Amino acid sequence: IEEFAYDHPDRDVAAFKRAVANKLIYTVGKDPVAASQDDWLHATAAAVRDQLVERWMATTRANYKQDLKRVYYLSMEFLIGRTFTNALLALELHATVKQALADFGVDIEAITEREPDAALGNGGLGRLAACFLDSMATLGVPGMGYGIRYEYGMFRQRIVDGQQVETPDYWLTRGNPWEFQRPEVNYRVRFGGHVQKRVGHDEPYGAAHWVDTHDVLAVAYDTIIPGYGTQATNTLRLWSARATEEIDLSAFNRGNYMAAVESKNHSENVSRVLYPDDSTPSGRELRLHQEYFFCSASVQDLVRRYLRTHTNFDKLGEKVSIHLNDTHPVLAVPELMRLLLDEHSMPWDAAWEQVQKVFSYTNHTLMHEALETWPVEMMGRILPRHLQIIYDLNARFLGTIAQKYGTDPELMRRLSLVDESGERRVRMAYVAVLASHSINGVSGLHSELMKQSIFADFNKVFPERFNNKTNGVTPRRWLAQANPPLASLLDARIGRGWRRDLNQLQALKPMAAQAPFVRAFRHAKRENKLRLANYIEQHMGIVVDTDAMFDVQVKRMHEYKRQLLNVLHVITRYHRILDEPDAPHVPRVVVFAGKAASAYAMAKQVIRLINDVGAVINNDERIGKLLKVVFLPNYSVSLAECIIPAADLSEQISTAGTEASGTGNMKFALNGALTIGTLDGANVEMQQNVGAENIFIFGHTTPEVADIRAKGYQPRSYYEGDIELKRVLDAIRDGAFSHGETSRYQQVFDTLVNWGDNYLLLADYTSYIEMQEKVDALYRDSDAWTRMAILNVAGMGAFSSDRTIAEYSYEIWKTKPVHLES
Ligand code: DL6
Repeated sequence: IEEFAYDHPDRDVAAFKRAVANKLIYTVGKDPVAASQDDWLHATAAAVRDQLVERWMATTRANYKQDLKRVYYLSMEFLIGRTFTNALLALELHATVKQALADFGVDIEAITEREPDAALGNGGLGRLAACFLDSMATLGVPGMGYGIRYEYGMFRQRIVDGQQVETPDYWLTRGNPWEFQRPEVNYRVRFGGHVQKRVGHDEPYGAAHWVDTHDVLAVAYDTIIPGYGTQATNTLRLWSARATEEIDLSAFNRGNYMAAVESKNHSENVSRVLYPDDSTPSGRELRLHQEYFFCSASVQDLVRRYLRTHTNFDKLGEKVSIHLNDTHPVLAVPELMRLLLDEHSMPWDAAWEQVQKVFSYTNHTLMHEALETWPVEMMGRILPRHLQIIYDLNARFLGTIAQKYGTDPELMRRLSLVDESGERRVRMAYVAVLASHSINGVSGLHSELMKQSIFADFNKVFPERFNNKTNGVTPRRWLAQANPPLASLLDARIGRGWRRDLNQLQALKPMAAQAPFVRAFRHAKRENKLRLANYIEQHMGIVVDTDAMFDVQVKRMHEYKRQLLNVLHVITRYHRILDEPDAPHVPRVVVFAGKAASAYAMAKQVIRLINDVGAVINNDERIGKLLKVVFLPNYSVSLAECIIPAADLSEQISTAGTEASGTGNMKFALNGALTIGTLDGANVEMQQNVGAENIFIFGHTTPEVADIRAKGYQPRSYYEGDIELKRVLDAIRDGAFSHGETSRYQQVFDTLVNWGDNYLLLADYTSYIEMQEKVDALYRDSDAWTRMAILNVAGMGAFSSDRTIAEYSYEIWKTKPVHLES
């Protein structure tokens, strides 16, 4: 069955052909006989975009007319991936476009592959923001995303001699047909300078002048975000940095060409690269510039929009929600205060009252190193007025605390927005908590831990602010678009409604007992496995058996996610096959993909180890088809769309208590993979929804992990106490996978055995291996396996980002959906 066979009946292939031909000739400027695939992609994208523009304008008009509260989702990252197929899906135009292009002799698949990913994010947090945009539009939430239009997105990862090499991702080389530049929408963003008290304003928290600044212009670029099954569309507005002055002509005329452009380049560097390397002081400074740059532009923009229909700020909190996606946009808080105080002369109390109604904040991690703080010295130099506002906020806040709880210096120290324990630093998460009427975590477990750990004191002061909103993923991209074989099967058996109401998947439950459905489901999985097997062969030259279990772990490389534990299992398997070549081993293809932060040495070592282990195992003739290890370079949204539907087994094996939620876990189960995982993040809720008998849970729980640590964890005792584990670790240490450089993995060994094994791999090893044996046993019974996979899909209704956004909308933002005439 052809997935996109369904198009609205009023679609007209001939009309679309004319539209594409016009775009090709008059917009792209190419003769059809000479057009390249990129030209066709641009022409087709432009024709498709035209159809979105009408909806877009209608939505904007309706938002104004209905005077709806708007949500501004501020995020440093939007990991969008490709837009073309997604737009066709939203418009139900795929079959029409495919036919129109085929009539020109153009293959839609081929041009789809030419579109670069918009990789404006690192991982889960950025992809969640992209899923949320899709759901906000689909639910008609009057919302807008604000972020940065990085010229270079997430780096491209190449694997050279088994090691990660980063190269720039210049995704805009061929232009971006989806964006509209808005040169007239630009704001001055100021840095540096100093603060003067305004004459006549002597009160301690009053308005001030911020003077002698170095300024950068933020210019808007808008991308249309279509809703699915609705006319509603939203906007993602990304800011690009421009110098306020063009080149220094006098320097140029003196022949000093470098100096002439230096200041311009310096200003425009602000939006050049996603997440500059923060292992250097200058990288960190650039990041602070980036954060303030997009916060200031966004807040100026939304205030201007509000003032189009209001004469004062009394209704700001009623008409505007600003959502902080993690702490990166927290500078929006002092920026809004600054605008209200300094530019609109509001009294402090009135301004702060509105600010608290406006802001809400999501925390995405409990990891100490990911909780942002900025040195007071740096902030004072770059954003002196904002530091002053934060100090004022802090003084007032600690004053109220003293009134309520008495002067307890220890409590004050813990609650202070400024950490005074070493170099003084501003705690951005605390600023977010103080300013926000709602603070949420991203899974039930994480939200509880957040209240008990990083925000324990704040939870006592503001218990009503804390809540949970378990993450979700958009079923449009992650099922309809990524998995045409399964989507078609679902359409045929339960109808098409699951795209907008994922709970309809429950209707699959009884079908798990129907042999023809089980066969059809397995057939769909097989098609996806074939597609991935072809990809692996073409890109890696490795031939894999599609009957083997595809065992997949794809995500950012990080010690807490424990790709290394997976490697320990792979080597255990390798040894077992060598020891008992005639035993009935279940064949597996173990697939890894993921990027390591460029300065994260241990994560890079793990990538290298995976590649080295793969090189040994894949070339060992004694192993044959029984085990293959594949590391797919350059993990991205589009690669995920190819990998995830093909997985049989999904590895979600982080140490309990470390993964805030995970969203890959949801995508895999939704596509019919079984999960092997710990009771961490959203795995806990997945277990509740698919049934404990349909998921492979292993390992220590969060309280057990805490207990082991409290008692003084001794990884060496696990190493010495388990012969099989010892053999695996010794093989790593002694160079079995080091291609002659014996000490290559000494540090990996030491990290686990001698240096504390921070993430308890060794403590969880035995239960992981035992659970993998159960996985093998089930895979031998392919009907039982498939039935369980069907029950997983059936139980995933709750993990749609539509559910998550509906909760944000009703419980946090209190927005009403836009009403559009159809
Ligand atoms: O909430 C989205 C996503 C979660 O699913 C992941 O569990 C979590 O690690 C990620 N958090 C971040 C923040 N920084 N760090 N680390 O990316 O958010």
